[in-house]
Amino acid sequence: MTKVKVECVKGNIAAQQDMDVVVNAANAELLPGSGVAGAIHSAAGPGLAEECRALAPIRPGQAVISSAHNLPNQHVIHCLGPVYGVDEPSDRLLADCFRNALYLADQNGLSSIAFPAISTGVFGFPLRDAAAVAMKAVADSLTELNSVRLVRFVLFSDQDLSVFDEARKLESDLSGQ
Ligand code: AR6
Repeated sequence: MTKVKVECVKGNIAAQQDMDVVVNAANAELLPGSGVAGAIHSAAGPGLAEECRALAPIRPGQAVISSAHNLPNQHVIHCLGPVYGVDEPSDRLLADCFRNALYLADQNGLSSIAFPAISTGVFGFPLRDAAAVAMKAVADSLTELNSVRLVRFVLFSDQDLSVFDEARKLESDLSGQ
């Protein structure tokens, strides 16, 4: 199996200087919004929304890739997470986001990818459940990855960080790291 490091840090997804690609918790139209989408679009500049027009709309679970414009990365991967209680089955659609983003990064020859806690803000997915889904999706994808070597989860608070790190430790393929 390829050696992939999975880590959780506290921080801002729009300020991950050392990562090849950052993931946006997008809306279907790939427009600037609040939370992660707001931070990513304001750091990237208006060129990002312009480029995204041709890629929208996207479905829950889907991932699409764009350039990163003024962000300190090579690319942005935009994922539409499920709205909790509306887009069903929400666990599968959330897992699809992580799997599809990882494959897209890998297909593009990228070696490091940073994820936010997709769907856990405006879209209302309970944090603990989302963390378990995210870690299982990453663990299930490890054997398929050829170029991705570092997967980072960027959480906005100490509390969110500890929930995600606990979920990482509970996933046996990720716990020894
Ligand atoms: N860096 C890292 N994490 C962040 C940041 C940041 N800069 N800002 C917020 N978070 P959300 P969603 C955390 O709402 O639930 C948007 O308006 C936040 O605390 O950004 O997928 C879009 O346009 C939460 O835990 O994404 C969509 O319409 C997590 O990131 C919709 O919201 C995700 O919060 C997407 O909702």
